[in-house]
Amino acid sequence: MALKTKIDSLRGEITIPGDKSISHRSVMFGSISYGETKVTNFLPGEDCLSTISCFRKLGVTIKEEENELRIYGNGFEGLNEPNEVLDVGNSGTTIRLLMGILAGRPFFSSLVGDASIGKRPMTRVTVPLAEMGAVLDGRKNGSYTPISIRGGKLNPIHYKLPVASAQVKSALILAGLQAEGITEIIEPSETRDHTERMIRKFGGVIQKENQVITVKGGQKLTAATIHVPGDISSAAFFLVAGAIIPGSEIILKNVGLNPTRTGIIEVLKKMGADLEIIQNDSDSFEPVGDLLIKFSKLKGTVIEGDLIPRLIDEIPIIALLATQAEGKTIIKNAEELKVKETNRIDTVVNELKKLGASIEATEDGMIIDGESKLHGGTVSSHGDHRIGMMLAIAALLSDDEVFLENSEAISVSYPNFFAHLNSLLN
Ligand code: SPQ
Repeated sequence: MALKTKIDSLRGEITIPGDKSISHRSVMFGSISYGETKVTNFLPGEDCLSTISCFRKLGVTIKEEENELRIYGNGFEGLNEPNEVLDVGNSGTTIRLLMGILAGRPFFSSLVGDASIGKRPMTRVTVPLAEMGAVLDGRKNGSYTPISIRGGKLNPIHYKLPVASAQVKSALILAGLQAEGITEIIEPSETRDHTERMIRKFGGVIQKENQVITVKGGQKLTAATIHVPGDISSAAFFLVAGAIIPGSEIILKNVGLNPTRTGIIEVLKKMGADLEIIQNDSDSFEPVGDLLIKFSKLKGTVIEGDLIPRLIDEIPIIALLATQAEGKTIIKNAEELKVKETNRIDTVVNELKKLGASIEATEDGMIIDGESKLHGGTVSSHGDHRIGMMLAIAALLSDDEVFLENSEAISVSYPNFFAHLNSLLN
């Protein structure tokens, strides 16, 4: 598609759609708890629809109404052996968390996904789940989809995560809930804690001290009413757009401000962005607030260490931000980017270079020299939603035409992205 270019400024207000990570988990926890769970502001993105479809195949009744999702759960025991393969589409969260649930179920299931899922590593989940007692296999010695699982009785595990990953942590928590005894998981760095918050919201108990998480098996979870906050990873595209497009002023309403996800806010502030939290509700089960971003002069920075898991999905748009800041920005310790929907180090660097950015890939991140004047060209999302949206924001800075291939990938996490973008144009 031809992208919008040559714009003057972005001004106005948008309400950010539901958080993808929390939407997935609301369906999963609604399905494994007892009773009727109601979910409002559920994200109807392709990934979350894949989660709904998988749980329906496992026998869960899920009703999609106009503004509400209703899930009729019957505990882990209410899940039945599926007659068909479970297709997770493009969603890493669906497949990895689902494996944790299925590991404890006494039946056979098989999981497939699209071409991108077929390249993403699964041993990080299959190995510890096999250690707990599940029988798993897959292509290339159990590394890749299709994955087959024969679940059953699970032993608890004491496991030090080799990578900082909320998906691996969550899969092991979900398996731990079905094991006989106490499962202990140690994180190398803190990652998003939506699974832990969900357990508490559904009446369960989970402990977290420093980076050690303990959960007891055999807990009975009860249905809950969930209001999904807006996705800060979606808001990030407009936060950056507001910060780099002269004359912009945007209010972003209903943004999830869970501290395990707010690395982008810290980076924007450190780079000199004019960003304000104008309304904040930190009492709800997931903190939420409204943000005001205005254009300002920015400077380069270093992004590394424990900050990386708190902004991992925002790195593509942070790379664009850095192209407009004065000086150098260095992103390191971000090798996990290589195993996302695409190798996000390579796709970000290659696509931004096509538009004239000064950016180089490193082993574990990238180095960006700032204040580049971006120009037109033909770019591709490579089927990665976050790359597609980053390029659509980059195009706004170009005076020449920018054509985006594979733009449909954006519907994975932000189906009304272009409608929101157009509403801010003057
Ligand atoms: O679900 P999926 O495909 O893995 O989506 C991504 C994304 O950009 O939307 C990553 F590619 O988000 C992950 C995130 O990177 C969602 C997630 C979660 O909901 O638990 C955790 C992160 O992945 P990981 O591997 O670091 O645990």
